[in-house]
Amino acid sequence: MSSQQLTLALSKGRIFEETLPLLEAAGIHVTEDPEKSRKLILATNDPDVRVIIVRASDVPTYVQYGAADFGVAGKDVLFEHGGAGLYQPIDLGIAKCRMSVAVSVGFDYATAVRQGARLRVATKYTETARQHFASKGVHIDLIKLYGSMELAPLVGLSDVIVDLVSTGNTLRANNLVEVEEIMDISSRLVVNQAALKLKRERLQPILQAFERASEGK
Ligand code: PRT
Ligand code: MG
Repeated sequence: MSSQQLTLALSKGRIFEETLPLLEAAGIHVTEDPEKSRKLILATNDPDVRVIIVRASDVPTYVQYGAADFGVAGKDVLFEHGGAGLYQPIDLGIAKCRMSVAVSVGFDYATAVRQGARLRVATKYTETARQHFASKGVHIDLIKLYGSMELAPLVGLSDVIVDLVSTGNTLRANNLVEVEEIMDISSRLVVNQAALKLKRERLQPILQAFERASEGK
């Protein structure tokens, strides 16, 4: 294994799929399909480049500690992680969606906020929710969930949820409405700060190819 070996951290699903064309632009072809194989380390046509498959929310952690030299993660995930030890050179413009506040149809969010009501907020994105409601001067009780946030208001666990919205189909199917957009989300390339210096020669052409391929997205 050469000292210029590169490890790229990706999550399965939309991030893997939308990163593939960027890798192709850099001349890198992943030779195995993570949806078919159970392998967590995937080879590429370049013997010095490998891809590791991790949970979306774990990508920044692998890159921060140098277990991966670089990775692709959503702004939602990076905001919750905080970005320590990461260099974030490129917004790739992939896996786009938005972070929003949603409530049950019939819940009068505007009035609750205006009257200074204390809101129960269920979310996986506790840091994002904390900062958003603090900036509005709204007091909240945070309820941490790990998935299926849409259920929380329907069964009385919370008044509102903070979640990602893309088409809005999931909200509609569950009788929820978006009442506030918190931020636009897309995925960024993240690079380990030490790797950026030590493996610059190997990384630079890949970063440039990613940048070119994601221009205008
Ligand atoms: O699934 P897992 O628990 O392993 O992790 P994850 O959900 O974080 O991973 P994944 O692969 O689903 O998402 C990876 C990244 O894709 C996220 O971190 C976002 O930056 C980005 N992304 C883009 C999305 C969406 N669009 C999206 N629509 N992530 C999740 N969703 C979900 C959303 O949470 C909601 O449940 O899709 C549902 C809403 O979609 P619509 O189209 O019905 O509005
Ligand atoms: Mg998911």
